[in-house]
Amino acid sequence: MLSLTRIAPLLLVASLSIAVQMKSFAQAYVSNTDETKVPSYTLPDPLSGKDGKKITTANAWNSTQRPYIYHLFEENVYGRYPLIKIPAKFVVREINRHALNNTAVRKQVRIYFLPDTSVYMDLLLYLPVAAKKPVAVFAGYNFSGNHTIAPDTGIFLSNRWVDERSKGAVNNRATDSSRGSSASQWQVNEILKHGYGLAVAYYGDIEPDNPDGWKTGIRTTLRNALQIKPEEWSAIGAWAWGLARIMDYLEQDKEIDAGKTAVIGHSRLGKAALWAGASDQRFSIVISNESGEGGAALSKRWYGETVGIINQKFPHWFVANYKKYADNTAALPVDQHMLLSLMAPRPLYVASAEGDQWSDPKGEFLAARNADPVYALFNKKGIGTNNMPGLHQPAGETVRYHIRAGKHDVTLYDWQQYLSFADKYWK
Ligand code: GTR
Repeated sequence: MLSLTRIAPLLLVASLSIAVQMKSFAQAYVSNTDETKVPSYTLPDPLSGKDGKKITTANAWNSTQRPYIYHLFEENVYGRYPLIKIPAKFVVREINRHALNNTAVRKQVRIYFLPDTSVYMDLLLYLPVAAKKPVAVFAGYNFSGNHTIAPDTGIFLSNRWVDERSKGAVNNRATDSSRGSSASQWQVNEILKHGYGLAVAYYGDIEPDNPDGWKTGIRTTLRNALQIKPEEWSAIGAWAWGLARIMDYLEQDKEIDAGKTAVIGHSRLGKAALWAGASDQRFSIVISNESGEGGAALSKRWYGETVGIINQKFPHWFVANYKKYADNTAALPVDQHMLLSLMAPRPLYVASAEGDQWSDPKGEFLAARNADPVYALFNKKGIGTNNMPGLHQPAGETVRYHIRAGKHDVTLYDWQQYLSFADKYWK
């Protein structure tokens, strides 16, 4: 029999290891929203080369460091980005030059990814009716179908799978009652008034947002055409790829100045917009609206959503490798400031909301701030300060940040900032 003196050290070792396990469990899967409890963490230096040498020029960034960091994100976070070009076909299903009370041209285009198949994405465009020359556009995804972005009965109703929590959804299908349900998140009139267009698609056309979505989405239907296995990439990877296909369309529409295209996304679609902006430099402005964990927020900072939580809840969003870091973000070779760095030298806007602590506003600010050294290589000023701005006080130049009052959403205030940011570069 073991005497007490002999088992005491064993008990001590056992309780210590339970404590260690509990600590890592807490760090990975429990959310923290107490700033005083954020442990210290170390961010990798985006300018530290693969060989440990410091990157000091824009040339070196573009030729070696950028591809190196991009590849780390492919490997560890979003998966491989397919580079094979497939012969997409654009079919204009409708043009109405008197839409929205004669203020807009409405175009509805079906982008077929394979000739004569059911693999397609439906694009909705609104362009200012009075435009005298090709217009700059904002491009992005909506959550529940194109018909939700404006109360316009002319928009074709999506017949795809939609999340049952989408307004007006019955048996995971959209109904007429969901028309215009996300209009406040798009502010079409404001966009048109600035002389810009809007190009949107429903992200579910690319992959339904659920763990089995890949089975009917493009990761399966295009696996041969793109020569990539479903598990080699992720839902966010697929959505990002779809945004680039919108860009393909924009480039050949003569009413559009595709050299002036901003990719924008909210929340999970902000994560997709960031990966799209990193993967395809044709997007000349990148906008992240409360993209949070796996988007603009730092992962190594224990605040709000965590790598563990997001992978558990949304296993399809990221590549399998990412799950390895659920318990150990310190081992992640990247953090999200490096993703933001991949936008350099293009204008980047990162926005947070005070009522959206889940997205970790401060972590989003810090990621934007820590992209500054890469923008500096291009002689561009980024955020330029370590002090997080107060509510409704946008800060920064080529990298700009704001935090507004209110909940997780896209509001008129957010759009006003994005539009004046775009004015600065486009007008
Ligand atoms: C949440 C998720 C976030 C964010 C959000 C959204 O459930 O935890 O990462 O993406 O959904 O997309 O609205």
